[in-house]
Amino acid sequence: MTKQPDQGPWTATVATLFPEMFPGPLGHSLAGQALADGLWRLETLDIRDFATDKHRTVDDAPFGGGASMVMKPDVVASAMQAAQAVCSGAPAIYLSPRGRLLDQARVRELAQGPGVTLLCGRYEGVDERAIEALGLEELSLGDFVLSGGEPAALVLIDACVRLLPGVMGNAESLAEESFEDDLLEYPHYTRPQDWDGRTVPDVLVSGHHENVRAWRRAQSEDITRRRRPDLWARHAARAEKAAKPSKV
Ligand code: 4GT
Repeated sequence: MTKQPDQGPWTATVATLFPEMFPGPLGHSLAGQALADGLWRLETLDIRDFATDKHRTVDDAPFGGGASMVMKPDVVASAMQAAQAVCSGAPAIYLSPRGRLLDQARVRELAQGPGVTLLCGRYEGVDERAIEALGLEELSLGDFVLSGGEPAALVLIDACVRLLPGVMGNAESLAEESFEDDLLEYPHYTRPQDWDGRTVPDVLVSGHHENVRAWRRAQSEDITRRRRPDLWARHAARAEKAAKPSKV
């Protein structure tokens, strides 16, 4: 879905037990300046505000037993319904290690839409019925476990915000960066040209732009082939398709 005009800036709405963690590190980067400039909007909802008992309970023991606690479906659903009302049409996402792996293609789609509505889990996570009932998209940052979904939400927001028009300023560097063509980045160098006997590759100081371009491309391909055979396979398949389009 593409962003509708006159619906305000791209909006990240976050349901969390720790709203004070936002914008956190994002406030100290390009994203923070862009937030201050009104290029995007951040709304947090404290899940505890949606508890219904006098102790403001948000979690309970798991059916079937277990050491940790589970976030209550009724409380989470109320919080997420309120969160989803903030920015209509923004996909509702639960950040969890069980989710589909987040990649740059999904980041690009999310950045082009109206925003994201994010649910951050704590403890053992959220009652499965809330995930089902709300139709949440589950996304993971990788095969590792965090103590809460908040750092993952900050990562997802950073990845999206830097793609918003006007945030990075330099469309050229965006087009050249990692994953744009399923390739990793070539190596970068700056002054001094000789640092403790480690010199910069000659081609980069030659002033020969076409040779620089070809060297960088070859480096990207080499490093992708060696480090990420999975990405390389996708890149190669794409490159082949582009070379001989199907006759359908
Ligand atoms: C890992 C990831 C994530 C967690 C990841 C629910 C309670 C999930 C703690 C949370 N761990 N969230 N998004 N790899 N932990 O993306």
